Order: sequence, then C-alpha cells, then structure tokens
Amino acid sequence: MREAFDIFDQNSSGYIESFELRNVLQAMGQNPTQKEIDSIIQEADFARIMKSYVFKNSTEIDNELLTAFQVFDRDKNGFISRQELEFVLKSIGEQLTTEEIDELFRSADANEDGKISYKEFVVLFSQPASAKGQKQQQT
Ligand SMILES: [Ca+2]
Ligand SMILES: [Ca+2]
Repeated sequence: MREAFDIFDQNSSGYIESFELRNVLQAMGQNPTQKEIDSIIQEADFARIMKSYVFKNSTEIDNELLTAFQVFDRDKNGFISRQELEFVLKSIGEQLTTEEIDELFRSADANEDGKISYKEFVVLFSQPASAKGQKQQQT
C-alpha cells in the first residue's frame, strides 16, 4: 500500500495533491479535467482511487488467490493449518516429504503462530520464483 501511495505522492508530502493525481492519471492514459481531479480529490478516498485505476489487475489476482486459499482452508476457519496444507498438496499429487511440507509451512507462516493466514498465503504466492526453490539439486 505504501508503495502505491508513493506513486501518487510524487513530492513525498504525505498527501496526494491534485497535480500529482493528474500526472498519474495521465501516465495511465486517462485525460481528466481539473474539475474531475478536484472532485476525485474531494470525494474519493485513496483506497477507492487505487482500486479503480491502479489495482484493477491485482484485484483479479486476489480473487484467484482467495479461491485457492479457500481450497486449502478446508474447515473454513480462515487459516490454513499444517494438516490442511499437507492434505491439499497430497491430493493434487505433490510428492512432498514431511520435511518439505514442514519447510513450506514454515516459510509461509511468517508470524510463526502455527497457521497460515490469507495475508501470509498471498505473500507466499507473490514471492518471485527465485526466492523459493533455490535448493540445489544434487544428483
Ligand atoms: Ca483451516
Ligand atoms: Ca501465521
């Protein structure tokens, strides 16, 4: 969120000013009038601006991740337990050892409370592939 805010807040004033909003909208191919800018500034909160202009695509990604999360969260308590992770991985045919599942679970469970929240799940799947799977294949 902070990063996205900085895209708008080009002079780092901590506020999004109308010329900054205009610059960003123009960079995205929008051509708003000053009146439109003013009314956006006045009426729209920042979250709504971001949602409609910046994160259109990431919202779609979020929906996919949420669907995936719900597949893992079999008892629908809002968290993925170690058992749920293992069950789903095995049911989709992943041949993982107990150690590998432990490792995956630990890397996902950022706050180490023994369960994977949706936030942690998103982080796990948003990581660049290079951050995971760097294990050397020894033959
Ligand atoms: Ca669960
Ligand atoms: Ca956790």
